Amino acid sequence: ATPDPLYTVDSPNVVYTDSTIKTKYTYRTTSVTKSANGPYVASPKETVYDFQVDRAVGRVGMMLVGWGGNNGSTVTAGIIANRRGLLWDTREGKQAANYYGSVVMASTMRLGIDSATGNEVNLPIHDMLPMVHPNDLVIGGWDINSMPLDKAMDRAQVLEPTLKELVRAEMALMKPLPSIYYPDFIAANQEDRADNVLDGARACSAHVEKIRQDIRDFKTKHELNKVIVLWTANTERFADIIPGVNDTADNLLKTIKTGHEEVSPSTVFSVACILENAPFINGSPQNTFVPGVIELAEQHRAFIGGDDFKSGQTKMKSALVDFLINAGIKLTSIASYNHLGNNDGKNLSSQKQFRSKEISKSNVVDDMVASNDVLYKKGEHPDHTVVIKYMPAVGDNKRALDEYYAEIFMGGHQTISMFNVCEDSLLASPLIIDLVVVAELMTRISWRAHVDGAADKDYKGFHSVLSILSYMLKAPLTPPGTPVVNSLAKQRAALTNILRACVGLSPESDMTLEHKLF
Ligand code: NAI
Ligand code: DG6
Repeated sequence: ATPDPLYTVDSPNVVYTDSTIKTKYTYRTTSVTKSANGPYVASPKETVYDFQVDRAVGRVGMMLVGWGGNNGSTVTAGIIANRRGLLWDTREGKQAANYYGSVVMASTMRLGIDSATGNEVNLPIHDMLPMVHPNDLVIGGWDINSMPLDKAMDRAQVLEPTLKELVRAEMALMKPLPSIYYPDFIAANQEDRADNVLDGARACSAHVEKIRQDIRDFKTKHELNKVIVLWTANTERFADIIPGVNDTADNLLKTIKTGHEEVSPSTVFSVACILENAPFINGSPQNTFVPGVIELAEQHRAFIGGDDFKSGQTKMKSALVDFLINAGIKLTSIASYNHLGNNDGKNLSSQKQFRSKEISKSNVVDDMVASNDVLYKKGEHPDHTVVIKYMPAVGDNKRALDEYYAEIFMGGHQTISMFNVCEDSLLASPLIIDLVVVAELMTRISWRAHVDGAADKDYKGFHSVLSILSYMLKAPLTPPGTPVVNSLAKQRAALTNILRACVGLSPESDMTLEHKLF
């Protein structure tokens, strides 16, 4: 049953029915033109949209590719612990399950101003619209390694032994489905894990069908309304984009039939999900979404999102660089070092897989630099280096060291050094939850535009590429031809303001004029 909302909107533009929330919303932007030698001309622009949110969430499945990995086993144990309201002993005392690190579950957004006190009223993001509760997710997935989830969480060395004992029996029943293994795509040092693989060296077509069947079976077995699939398996090498091979949907589908060597396992998963209309999210950096996949998703109006969880170092980077450049400080270099000792680190010690991660970690400042032509000439860019080293001893406790070097007033310099230590999987797991919860929500939101005062006949969904997920991702995929936004603050504002739009509330401007005017 859908729980009663924590608030309702009182507006002639918002209509609640048992099954939907319908909203008429005016989207206001500023259109800018420039004549040959004249100044810019900024013109306010308004577009009227109707939004419709289906209120019934239904039963939702989350299928993880790489379920037996550090992230997969950690997020599974975490959800079980929350679902059962577990409490366990640690050397610091009792610890209760929580969803810290999940922007949806553990952060709040402003609903408005209390009319009696003038104070802000804030609500958990999860309560802004009907969303699946992570405790209700039915979890399953695939792994090329056969280890059941209880042993996988031991191997991960992330969770406290006392917590593990409380979830062990349930985790022992969870066994990953066999998966697709094309050895060329992940590091050679992963070979000894591959004991749970689908037959057929490059039987891509059969593999697409098998994954589709797995999704259908999972849905039937657990009586689910929908399944969201998320790749949290090893980082793959980039696939070459080859005209005639993976550049269009048709070519990709033909290529899958021939088992071409540039079709990666993650691309096979994405195609299977698109054909099954299951949203597919890529939590790793490789170019799973070759142009043919994006076109296929658009053709099927299926949802995809990626790439690469933005957990620690990059999240700090997309906040700090935004701050520096918006403060008028000229960032001139970033040196980012990481060392970690988990299996992700082991896989990334191989050059081609490291290269995928280097690319996704490096592009995160581009738009912020490009937005400020006072500090940067056209084409000018801060130096930026990314180093990752495998250091088995530190396990999942990744170390990230960053030095930001900047030019300040009158030729002065500012150096900011950061040393970030944390369990990588405990940062990534809540992101998996956020990605799944928001992706599921997007399957229930539709819109139509008003043209010349009349609404279009039909409602349709958002674009297949879910750029609304950018806050959780290092290298956000956006609809073809649209800009990438890396600023963490802007990414969060996009998310929260779209939620507000769906209930007919204007974006938060933070002007607080009511407190500033006489
Ligand atoms: P992990 O190495 O512990 O887990 C990956 C799992 O994927 C392994 O169990 C492996 O057997 C499995 N696997 C490999 N290829 C597969 C395939 N084709 N099909 C099914 N399973 C397959 O890695 P971890 O730490 O869980 O990270 C997972 C991914 O998330 C990595 O690509 C990592 O780079 C990425 N990531 C992790 C972040 C973090 O903070 N932990 C942040 C950003 C990205
Ligand atoms: C070392 O950088 C390993 C990686 O998998 C990262 O831990 C992961 O991509 C998280 O990176 P970040 O920059 O979001 O902390």
